[in-house]
Order: sequence, then structure tokens, then C-alpha cells
Amino acid sequence: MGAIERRTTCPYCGVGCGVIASVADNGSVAVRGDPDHPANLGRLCSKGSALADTLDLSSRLLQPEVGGKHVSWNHALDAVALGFQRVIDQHGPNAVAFYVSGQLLTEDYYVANKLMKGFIGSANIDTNSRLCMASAVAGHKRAFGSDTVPGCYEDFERAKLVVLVGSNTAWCHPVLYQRLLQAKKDHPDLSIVVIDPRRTATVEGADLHLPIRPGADAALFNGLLVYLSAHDEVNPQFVERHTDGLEDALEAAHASSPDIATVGERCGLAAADVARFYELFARTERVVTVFSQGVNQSSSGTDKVNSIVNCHLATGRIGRPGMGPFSVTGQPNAMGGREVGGLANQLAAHLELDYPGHRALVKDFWKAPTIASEPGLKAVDLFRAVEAGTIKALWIMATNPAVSVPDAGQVHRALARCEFVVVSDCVRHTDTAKYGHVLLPASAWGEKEGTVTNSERRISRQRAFMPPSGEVRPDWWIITEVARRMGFENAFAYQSAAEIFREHAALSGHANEGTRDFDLSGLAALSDAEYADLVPLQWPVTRERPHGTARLFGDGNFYTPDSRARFIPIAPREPAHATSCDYPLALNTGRVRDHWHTLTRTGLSARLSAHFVEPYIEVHPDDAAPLGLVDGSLARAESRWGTAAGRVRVTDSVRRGTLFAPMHWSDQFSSAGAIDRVVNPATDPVSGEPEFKHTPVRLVPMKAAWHGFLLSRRQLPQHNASYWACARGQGLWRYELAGNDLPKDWATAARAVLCAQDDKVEWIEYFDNAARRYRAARLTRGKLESCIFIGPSPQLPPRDWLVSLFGLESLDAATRAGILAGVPPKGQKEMGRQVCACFGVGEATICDAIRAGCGSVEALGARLKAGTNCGSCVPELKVLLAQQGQQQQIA
Ligand SMILES: Nc1nc2c(c(=O)[nH]1)N[C@H]1C(S)=C(S)[C@@H](COP(=O)(O)OP(=O)(O)OC[C@H]3O[C@@H](n4cnc5c(=O)[nH]c(N)nc54)[C@H](O)[C@@H]3O)O[C@H]1N2
Ligand SMILES: Nc1nc2c(c(=O)[nH]1)N[C@H]1C(S)=C(S)[C@@H](COP(=O)(O)OP(=O)(O)OC[C@H]3O[C@@H](n4cnc5c(=O)[nH]c(N)nc54)[C@H](O)[C@@H]3O)O[C@H]1N2
Ligand code: SF4
Ligand SMILES: [Mo]
Repeated sequence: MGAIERRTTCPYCGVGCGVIASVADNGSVAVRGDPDHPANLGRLCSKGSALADTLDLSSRLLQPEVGGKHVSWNHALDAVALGFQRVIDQHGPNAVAFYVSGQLLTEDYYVANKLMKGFIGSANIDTNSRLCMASAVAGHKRAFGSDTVPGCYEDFERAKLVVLVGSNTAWCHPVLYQRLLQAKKDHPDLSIVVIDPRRTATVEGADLHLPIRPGADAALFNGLLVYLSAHDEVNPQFVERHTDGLEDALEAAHASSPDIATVGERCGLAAADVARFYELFARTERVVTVFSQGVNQSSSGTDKVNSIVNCHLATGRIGRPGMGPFSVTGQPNAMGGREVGGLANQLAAHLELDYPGHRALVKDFWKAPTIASEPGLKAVDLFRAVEAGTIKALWIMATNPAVSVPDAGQVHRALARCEFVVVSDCVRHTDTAKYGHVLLPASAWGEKEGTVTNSERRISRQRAFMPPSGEVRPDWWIITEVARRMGFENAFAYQSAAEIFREHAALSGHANEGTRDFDLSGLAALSDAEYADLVPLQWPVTRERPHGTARLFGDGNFYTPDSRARFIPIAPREPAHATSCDYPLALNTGRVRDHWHTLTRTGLSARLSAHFVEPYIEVHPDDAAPLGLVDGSLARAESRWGTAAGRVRVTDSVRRGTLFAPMHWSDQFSSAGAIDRVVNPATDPVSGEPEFKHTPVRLVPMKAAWHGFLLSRRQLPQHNASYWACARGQGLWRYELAGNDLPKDWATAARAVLCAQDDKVEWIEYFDNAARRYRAARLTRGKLESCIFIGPSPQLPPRDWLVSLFGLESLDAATRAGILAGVPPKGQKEMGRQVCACFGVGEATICDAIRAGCGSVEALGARLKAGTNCGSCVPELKVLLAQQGQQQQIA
């Protein structure tokens, strides 16, 4: 029999790429991009390409647990229903809460929201989209009267100017970025402007980079509005017929950003660069402004969104091919969560919690006993209420708030104190699961059925291609079973995801008549077979538009009561907490190319873990020097809220006075890499979205008596190190270590760590007590089992050659002789830090090839294959080409 093939959707970012999974007879899975999926047309990025690596069951939660003991589903579901019911009976519905996620499928999300808002009768359901999309949602609603993304991906290709604001598209929406770069290749007159305080990989493909002062975006776009008006670029017909409030918005814009010189000063930018951007925008009709977390995750995030939208409304550049403001979503189903009303201040199907008519409509449709009448608590406030004890029972689904919510120390305290914590996850050990009284094993990607909606409103099916592992169940089933046990059998009698989808689609069309943007009435009567075969399509999908809708607002009609869009006057604000003498640096946080959030999935893949093996902090050389920090030092970022530690990377890609740290490391993978312990909990007053991109901190060099690394085939849970980080390698675990206390006797200490007392092992060892250097390798039958390198400073041999030795069945004499030197014997090469994840090509190999004459990305691809599969590393290849070019010039 041949392989079974299933079309499904990538479970990572909001690009929403189509994936074909093929399952061989022996159960092994291979993935490739779906050439027929309109989002990616066959492409996948490094994360999507490595999806099969993450299907490993070793870390999965496979059975329900209560109080740390395996129990039956019946027992666990009874415990959840009873636990919630008891709190509701004693303290009312607002004493319980759900904290859910844009990584649930729409069907899961729909029933969670229905249970809380219509049956428990509280709106205390919020989602990690609060941390992500809430400012975009609020900005859209203020301007359009609805949470609508007007355009589609094709607009990126049809535009003549694409402005990327606070978006590291190359790493976070890689396939979209590649579509953009391809469009630029095909049409060289397409300009790309990147607005980001950091010089990111995204900047590599841009014509202009504005390294804006953190938080200053609204002043920049206010200045643009002034410029457009002054240069007669306002579209008077559009403004007159379809909008309201331009004058007030202009007045506010004049107040903050009267001229280019003032803007340059406020935004920390060269006036000439600002002028170039404004001119480009003014003279280009087809312009798409893409924005992401550099805009949303701010205490003035909603204002930043509206300052961008204002410029598109003023020029009437919205809803037509190649133009419009474009909020790219983060999670695979961030958009689906908004459709079902997963946020605490929404209802369902884009109906409003604040409108009595909408509440009645939903209550009626659901035949619900009640309906929440007031907004529930937003994420940050929700965890405050848990700590204060006003929320006594909390159910967390598909998110890891102990790592990802700002002021994470507070979340740890809240969860430790909460009477009843339920966690639905796929993974057994997460920082959040540690606090779960009940753990519910959820079906993971590949095991579950449902739909997700991507950034361009495109609904795609996720399809199961393997049997469920252990006793896992789909999230919708788990929620439904609890609802039934709480007495709501009739309203939660679903037998399949398809049934839930039909209800969701029907609600969206119920009493709609074109009054609401979100309308799936055309899908409300899908048969099970049609649902199974559903092809990707963009909402609204109605009887008139059965194949979906690529763009909205092209006709100038919006969803406000008078159908006119609103300009919002913006008075730019500084970030909530300013830097000070005690906390002089501004910490910015975000993502790396190959990791996904809290590492529960990408942390399983050796090739994805090789790009960055430990938490790091990027520091400008001028800030590093006075602290005595060099590349590779260890340092702690300290704020009023907490502390985190990481490896220092000295780089001028961050602005002076700012730091950047990735959000990914948790307590499972590092001693102190969880950066959200440091991040401040300030939120935007309109959207409630946290200011992840700006926390005042100080950087403190970490002194350690020893530094080291350890490579081992086995995972080693105990390490007597005060700093550690671990990462998967191919067939091994990699540990980076440092310690405050020098052991009396290194040999004994190392043997204890490596469990090497066994006589049968071969033990190669070297130490120099005076120099505080210790190195050892342990072999069994000639095969390398583990090795450890310790020294007084972080300057230790490179790891990559040593890592490659774990792939060998036995080491030859020359290799053995070289192993403790940590350098390859003649004829073998150090490959350097991995750059290309698909083909495992390292930096040293790439630089060698450039020196040997490979002068372009294409030449590197032809020689090393690097960059020729998913293309995610192409921006980094360009950086290396430029660096080597410079070095050759200097030489
Ligand atoms: N590889 C990878 N991809 C992902 C994810 C992942 O974990 N890993 N997660 C997904 C999710 S959920 C999301 S939300 C998206 C996020 O995607 P992005 O928003 O692109 O990613 P971030 O790295 O969070 O932040 C984007 C940029 O904002 C910049 N920035 C910081 N402050 C400011 C400011 O004041 N103004 C401006 N203009 N820019 C600023 C940062 O320097 C950073 O480069 O990525 C999605 N894709
Ligand atoms: N400092 C800083 N912090 C940030 C951000 C930042 O830029 N900077 N960004 C924020 C943003 S935009 C986001 S979106 C959040 C993301 O933060 P989280 O949502 O906390 O991150 P994940 O690691 O994706 O957590 C998802 C969890 O769900 C589990 N899971 C996966 N699939 C399923 C499923 O089908 N069912 C169930 N029940 N569980 C599943 C995974 O194992 C994992 O434990 O982080 C936020 N935190
Ligand atoms: S761009 Fe990458 S992570 Fe995002 S959906 Fe596509 S393959 Fe998945
Ligand atoms: Mo996100």
C-alpha cells in the first residue's frame, strides 16, 4: 500500500499555509506544502517543513490526571464539572473563568465561548489573543464599526509600496514574506519600507528601514496624515462620501507632528528618511501597510492602529486591489477566535456584548438560560483577580500563561493560590501544567478535525491524518462533556466538529441581512461530506457570494450605523513606564525564526533548536562596553517586576539604550530564561493588550566561577549549575551551563553528572586545576555518549563539530585524540552555528563558500543547498554575504 495523503493546515502562524501530510505504512509522517492552497501555493517555512519532527509522543500528556494521578475520563470530567459548579453555586458565575487560545480550532473555541457566555452566564472568557490581536480588533472597530481585515495576501503582490510596521515578517510570517520578495523580483518597482527599532532579518529585503524610537509610531503616522493633507493627496470624494472626522484627526495630528523635522525628532529618525517614506506613500496609490506586534503590543496600541488606518482612509486606499491597512494575525486561529467571540468583551459571530439587541439574538439562537451582560476580565486583569481570590476556578486551554503573560511571576503566584485550576494541553510538563489540579489530554495537530481562519479571513480545514494517541480527545469534545455534566445536555449534544461548524455558520447569518461583516450563511447547510472536503475560502460566504470574498470596503460602505468609516484623532503617548536611572534600558521582546512561543512543540525538533540554543539578550555595543559585557557573556535583565538571564549578543542591530530578548524560553528549557517575568504588565486602555515591547530594565553582568557545556545522549534532569539552558540536538541533548560554586573535585562532580561510574565506559579526561579547566568525554564501545567542557570563562570550544560526533557509530583514533581539544582534526570541518535548518548548513561552511567565490544567495544555494528549500534563511545568507564582502574589502 502507498502512503496515505491528507490535506491540512499548518498549526503555527497566521499565514495559514496548506500542508499535505503523507503517512507511510510504517506510520512515519512526511509533510510538504500544498501547491493548491491559496495562502502558500506549495511553500512552507522552516517551522512548517519540520512539522513531522514534532509528532514525537515522549512529551505528550496522554491520560487525564486529577491531583497528579491518572484517572478515567469520566472521573476527570466529573471533577471539572463539579469543581466549577461548586464555585458558581457559592460565589456566582463571575467567580469562574476560562483562559483560552488562538491555537484552538474554531469549533473548540465556539463551544468554550457558548458555555461561558450563554450557560454559565459570565463573560470571564479571555484568550491569549488579548496579548496579540486585541489592539487591532479595537482599532478596526473604532474605524470600521467592525473587526474587519479588508484585504487579502494577493494585495501584497499587487501593491507598489508595502510598509511593514512592527512586523518581523521574514521570521514570523515567512511564507508571506517570500511571496512579497518574489513579487519584488517580478516587479522591481515595488518598494518595501520596514518600520522597526531593530534591524531585523526583514530589513534585508527592504528599500528603506526606519529604526523608529520605541513606541513612536503614532507620531510618525500622524505626521504622514499632515503631509498627505499638505500635499493635496487626500481623496476628497472618498472622505466626503464615506468617512467622518478627518478635521479632528488632522488637528490632533498637527498638534503632535506638525512637520518632518519634529517627526524626525520625536521618532528618533533622520528627517531625510522620514521625508522619503512620506513621499513614497504620498505618490503611490497602491500601498499596503502591514502591521503586527510592534504596533499592537503597546500601551497605545489601539491608537497606533488608528493612526495607520487614518492615512488609508484619507487617501481612500482601502478595499481595492493592492491597497489597505493589513493586520497580520499571529496564531493559526487568532482570526477564528475573533469570529466566535473568544475575547471577554465580545459576544459571538461579531455580535456585540454591549448591544441588548445582539445579546437577545444570541441568547435566543442558543436557547440559553442566560447571557452575559457585562464584559469579563481581560487577560492581565483576569490573573490579578485569580491572585486576589475573586476568581476561584480557572480552566486554561491551549496556552501557557505562566510563560507568556507579562509579569509572569504574578501569574505563578495566582495559579499557586487558585483553588481549582484545570489545564487542557497536549504536553505533560509545561510551566502552567505544574499548577493544574486537573490535567486534560487534548488531541494535537494531526489528530484533530476542524477549521482555522488565517490573516486574510480564509477558512481552511485542519484534518486528522493519524489516530489519536493514548486517551487524548478533541478540545470541543472535552468542553462539551463538561457542559453536559453541568446540566446543559441539549445545547451541547454535538457529535462532531462539522455539527458545531454548521451552528457557528448559522449564527453568523442569523438576522444578519448584510448588517454584519462576519457572515458564513453560505456554509450553514454543509453536509458532513462537504465539510470534510471544504476548500479554503474567505469570509463573508453568503448565498450571493458562495465562493467567498477577497476584499471588503471597496464600495466605501462600512459597518458603522451610518455606514461611514471614522477617523480617530490621535494624541501620541509615550510607553507607560519610562526608563530611569535605576532602569535605564528599554527591553523589547519578540520571536526567533525557528521557535514557536513556549517551545512545547518546536523544542522537540533538533533542526529547529539549532538556530538558537539558549535564551539571549541583544545589547548595543555602546551599552555593553561600560558594563564590561562582550559577546557570549551572561547577564541578567532586571525590572521592577522580575529577573531573567540569558547569553549576551552584542550587536548594533538594536538601538542604543534598548535590549531585545526572545519570548520563547520557559522553566522547562532554562534556569531563568523566561523573559515575561521581567516584562511590565501595563496595558492599552482601550484594548487591554500588554506592552510587551517596552519595559524599563537594567542589565547586570553575571559573574560565574565556571562556564561550561555538556552534550549527552540522555536527558540529564539534575545539573548543579546556577545557570543552565537545554536544547534538543540530533540524538542528543545540549546543555549550556555556568556555576557559582567550584566543586572541590571536578572529576568526581562530572562523573556524578554524567552517571559515569560504570566500569564499562571509556572515560577520556583532561584537567588543569590551576587554569580551572576540565574536559571529559565518555564513550561506550567507541561511541560518544556524552562530553563536558568546563572553563573559567564563556570562551569554550565551538559545539557544532562535537555535536556532529554523536551521529557517528564509533570515533576513530584521530577524532578521539582531538575530542578534548574540541577542534576537528585535519580534514574535518567545524560547520558553525546552524543557519539553514532544512539542510543543516552552518555559518562557518557558508562563510568558507563565500570566501571561495560564492557571491550570491543563488550561488550558495547551488553549492550548499542552503536556502533552497523553505527559503527562511535567505535574509541571513544575505547578511553573511554582506559581512564577508565588507571583510574582504577591509582585507
Ligand atoms: N518564528 C515564529 N513565528 C511566529 C511566532 C513564533 O512564536 N515564532 N508567533 C506567531 C504569533 S502568535 C505572532 S503574534 C506573530 C508576531 O509577529 P511579529 O509581530 O512580526 O513578531 P515580534 O517579534 O513579536 O515583533 C515584531 C517586531 O516589532 C518590533 N517593535 C518593537 N517595538 C516597536 C515599536 O515601538 N514600533 C515598531 N514599529 N516596531 C516595534 C520588534 O523589534 C519586532 O521586530 O508571529 C507569529 N509567527
Ligand atoms: N515577552 C513577550 N511575551 C509574549 C509575546 C511577546 O511578543 N513578548 N507575545 C504574546 C503573544 S502575541 C502570544 S500569541 C502568546 C503565545 O503564548 P502561549 O499561547 O502561552 O504559547 P504556546 O507555547 O503557543 O502555548 C500553547 C499551549 O497549548 C498547547 N497546545 C497546542 N495545541 C493544542 C491543542 O490543540 N489543544 C490544547 N488544549 N492545547 C494545545 C501547547 O502544548 C502549549 O502548551 O505569547 C504572548 N507573550
Ligand atoms: S509561514 Fe511557516 S509557520 Fe506560518 S503557516 Fe506557513 S509554514 Fe506554518
Ligand atoms: Mo500572537
